[in-house]
Amino acid sequence: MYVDSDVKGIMNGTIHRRAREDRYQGHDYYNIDDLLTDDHLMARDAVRAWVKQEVTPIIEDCSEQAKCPTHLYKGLAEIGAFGPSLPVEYGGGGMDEIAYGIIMQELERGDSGIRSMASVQGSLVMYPIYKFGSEEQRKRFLPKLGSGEYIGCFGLTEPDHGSDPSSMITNIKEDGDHYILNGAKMWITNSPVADIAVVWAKDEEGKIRGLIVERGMEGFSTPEIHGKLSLRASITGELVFEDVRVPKANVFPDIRGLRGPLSCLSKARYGIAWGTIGAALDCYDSALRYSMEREQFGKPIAQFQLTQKKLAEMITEITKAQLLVWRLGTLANKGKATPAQISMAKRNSCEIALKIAREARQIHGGMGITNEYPIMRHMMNLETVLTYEGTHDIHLLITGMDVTGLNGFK
Ligand code: TGC
Ligand code: FAD
Repeated sequence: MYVDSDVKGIMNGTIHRRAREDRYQGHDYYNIDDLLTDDHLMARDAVRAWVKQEVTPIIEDCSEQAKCPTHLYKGLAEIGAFGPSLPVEYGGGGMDEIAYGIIMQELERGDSGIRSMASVQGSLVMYPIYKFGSEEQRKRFLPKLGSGEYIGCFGLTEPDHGSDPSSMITNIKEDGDHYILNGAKMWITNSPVADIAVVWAKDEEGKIRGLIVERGMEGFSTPEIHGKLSLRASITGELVFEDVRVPKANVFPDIRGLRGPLSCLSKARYGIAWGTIGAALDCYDSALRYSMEREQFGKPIAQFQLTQKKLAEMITEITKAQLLVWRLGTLANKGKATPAQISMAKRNSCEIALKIAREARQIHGGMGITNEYPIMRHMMNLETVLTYEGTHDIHLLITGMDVTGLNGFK
């Protein structure tokens, strides 16, 4: 695992740990907890406690300094954040899809970048190896990914092909018992620190194939992308392939076409649909508390009708989104959640979370723009979440196509 010196600094305490007290409490206006099992509630409480202990004390500094806390990988593995709904024998948590969603929600309550670490590792790296990999690939990579010993990344997007991955130009050509890989991937979460990359490339017939590229393979490099003003606690980079010789044993044997990467995206988008509600809950929680404590004109600002309108609308949207993802989770548990239903939930949760972050910022007045409160960090993060895993408009078009039967993309 790659750990840079500043992250070591956070680990050994030489980088300042912000003393912000984390007074977060969950909010459950419609008693949705009644719909959850004891296992769900235990998972939620464990992840919430972990976030308070491990994430809150360092996240503002990580975000400010654009440092990814890679030391958290081991802890994320211990709390079961990598592939919660994958089988235990393949490095997962053996839980259901609702537990997976709840875990993502608690992580994103801490920071979208921390949830991203778990989404990529579990849904975009472990899931495709589990679903499409050979038994040998599963045995070789999944235990190390599940335990956080290996960090993985997922390469679909290219510099010139984002929303339209079917036009990708990254390609593989057969050469004996190897494939020769050429091309480049862009905007890849974790690439600079990853041990392995699940990469999607076209074969000589133009069919999209999936393969596992390992750090150290000649011609493979992972330059970091700098200057991000969003998701700053997450590290992002490129994947560059210059005649990389990838053994055939590293190629997924049977999957062909865009269905491969898109089914991984369905898994991850489902997690985001739950996760972003966590960011919304943190903003609401902070705004509610601040409005009760902050006085102007001799009263708590929570007493003014305009503040109450903001708070009432926030909890209404959170509650609607909570019910939507819970229902989506019950469908997913039966294997009946459609990609279009997942798109609707991802889009809705991102939209309400971003709106809530903006309203919460207003309630905090000037303090809302500082890093004493988590609001601006969530707001900036959510701009990325609105775009990755399919942009806001792409998900709208997926719903549009589903209800009309007409393709609005092309
Ligand atoms: P289209 O012809 O519609 O579909 C091709 C094949 O794929 C199937 N399919 C799906 N399968 C599973 N899950 C889904 N969500 C699926 N969507 C489609 C489809 O049935 C078909 O199968 P088959 O067997 O008939 O071939 O493909 P299209 O080229 O028209 O594209 C459709 C479109 C635009 C919706 C799709 O390309 C898309 O979703 N674009 C957005 C790209 C995207 O989301 N990129 C994300 C990159 S990864 C990322 O952002 C990670 S962020 C990580 C972090 O959390 O930090
Ligand atoms: P474009 O596709 O160029 O879109 C630009 C604009 O055009 C958008 O508003 C879009 O909605 C609109 N648009 C495009 N097509 C249409 C259409 N048909 N109709 C209407 N509007 C349209 N990718 C990975 O593969 N792996 C990762 O780990 C990963 N991590 C990421 C991390 C971060 C921080 C970010 C920012 C991105 C990440 N991505 C990753 C890439 C992400 O998935 C893409 O940014 C996203 O899919 C959009 O692609 P694009 O940026 O090329 O935008």
